[in-house]
Amino acid sequence: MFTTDTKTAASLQGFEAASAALHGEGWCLLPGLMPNLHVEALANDLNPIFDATPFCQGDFYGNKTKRFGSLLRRSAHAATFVQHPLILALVQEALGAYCDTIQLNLAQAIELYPSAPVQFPHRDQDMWQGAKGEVEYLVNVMWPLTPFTRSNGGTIIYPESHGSAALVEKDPAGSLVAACDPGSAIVFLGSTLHGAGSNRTETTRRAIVVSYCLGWLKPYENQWLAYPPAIARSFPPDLAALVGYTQHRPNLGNYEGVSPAILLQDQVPEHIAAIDALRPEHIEIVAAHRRSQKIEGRP
Ligand SMILES: O=C(O)CCC(=O)C(=O)O
Ligand SMILES: [Fe+2]
Repeated sequence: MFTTDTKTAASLQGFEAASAALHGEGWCLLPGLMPNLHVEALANDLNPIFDATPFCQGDFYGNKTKRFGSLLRRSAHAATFVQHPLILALVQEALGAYCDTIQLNLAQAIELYPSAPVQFPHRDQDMWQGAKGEVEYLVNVMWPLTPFTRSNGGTIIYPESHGSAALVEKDPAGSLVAACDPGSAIVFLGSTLHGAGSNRTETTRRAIVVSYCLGWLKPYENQWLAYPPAIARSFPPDLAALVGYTQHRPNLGNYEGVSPAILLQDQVPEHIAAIDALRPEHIEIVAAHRRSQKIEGRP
């Protein structure tokens, strides 16, 4: 755990300590990462949406909770959270070894009402069926919009439950409440056991969760539907890429054989030449095959 300067540039100085905690304990708390100005602006935009949103159904989401996604089109301030440089640097470091590009997995607002019970402790990586224990699939960031306390349902984290510890059947004994104030970021790996606490107060607990995953996975929230071209056209290119307007080599997520970013242009050609977007090892294998065909005199 450590404290960062609220200035973005300075906050990158906290990278080493944050990274050490994230990989050593499976999570880290970054107090005061986001200036109050931004937290309040986001909270103001989301207030009427919380009011208008019906309660969730089902025991995982919880009947005493409200949730809504698509935060990048709900508030112009959401991008400041989604693209926080220190967070993106931590995500890149955690996931970069397993993919070409990271992508936004989910940007969702969560409200816990009084008497919301404790959430089922879970690992968010279990939404995907691949092998676990070595590859990290996602990084989660909870940004509280109200204080998080033990009594109002602050997120419960099981330190050191990540990585290969996720393969152990029995849940770890030790847990803690990530108590903190708005402006803080609670960052944890997809392999880290966690869940919302129970709200035993008279007021609601609000937060947004922003998660990032490997660029070749199916994201939890359908990003292309949350941000169709008409919406994503107004995003800066790096944000558009984060929500899926890019290809993951080889050729994944293409539109007519090119990057779907073509759909964000003013004019989209009706007929488009498909262009390989391969990783270096694919280029080499394909070129070697072509050379061998030539040697054998095949067309
Ligand atoms: O609300 C929280 O504190 C955690 C929520 C969560 O982990 C989830 O919904 O996957
Ligand atoms: Fe979760």
